[in-house]
Amino acid sequence: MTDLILALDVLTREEAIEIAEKTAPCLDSIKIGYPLVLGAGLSIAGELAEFGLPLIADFKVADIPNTNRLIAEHVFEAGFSAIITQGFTGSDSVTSCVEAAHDAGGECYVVAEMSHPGALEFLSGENAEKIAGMAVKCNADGIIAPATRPDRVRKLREIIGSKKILSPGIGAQGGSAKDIANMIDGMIVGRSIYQAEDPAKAAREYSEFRR
Ligand code: NUP
Repeated sequence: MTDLILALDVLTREEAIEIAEKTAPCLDSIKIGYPLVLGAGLSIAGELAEFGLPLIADFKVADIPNTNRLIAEHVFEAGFSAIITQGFTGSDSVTSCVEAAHDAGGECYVVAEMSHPGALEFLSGENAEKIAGMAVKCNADGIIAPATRPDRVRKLREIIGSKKILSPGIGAQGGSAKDIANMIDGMIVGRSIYQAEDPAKAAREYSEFRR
């Protein structure tokens, strides 16, 4: 299964609800993060949950274990089904997020390698591979890996086996849904859907790459 995940990085409650209404029938889940939560408040999670789709909290949590756990607990209380954490903080911080997620019946995904060009400066290559291996050991549900670099997704897949790969970078960042869809479990698409002239049509077109 390759899901279509909308990265809903709009800035207001009104825009978020409008785009979600238009696109929800073609989506498998919605991912929100700082842009929308800082603009609309955490209660937006409860409102979006009413569309009946799982909600992913992209806060790229990157703190000490205790703080990670406190953040994760808030996230699941607010109605999210999954949380994204950074992996470079190390196994104790990641384990804390994974445990908080699983205690709440949710999932935790670990950023292994990011999709933008600057990601190559510090945390790609061997370090990304180490993070992916650590995510497996920490019992995470999967990793985040870049749709902008299919060769890297292939390499990280060798490390994580059947754990899930959610992949951002499709569309606006140059990644191709067609090239990546059969290698991953979730296509994360933001601007190419929510900034499209017809978001419903754009979501429908991306949903055709679901496997
Ligand atoms: O490596 C990453 N790249 C990335 O773009 C990890 C992420 N979580 N993201 C997020 O995916 C980013 O913050 C945004 O919410 C979404 C991609 O959006 P877009 O480039 O499709 O608009």
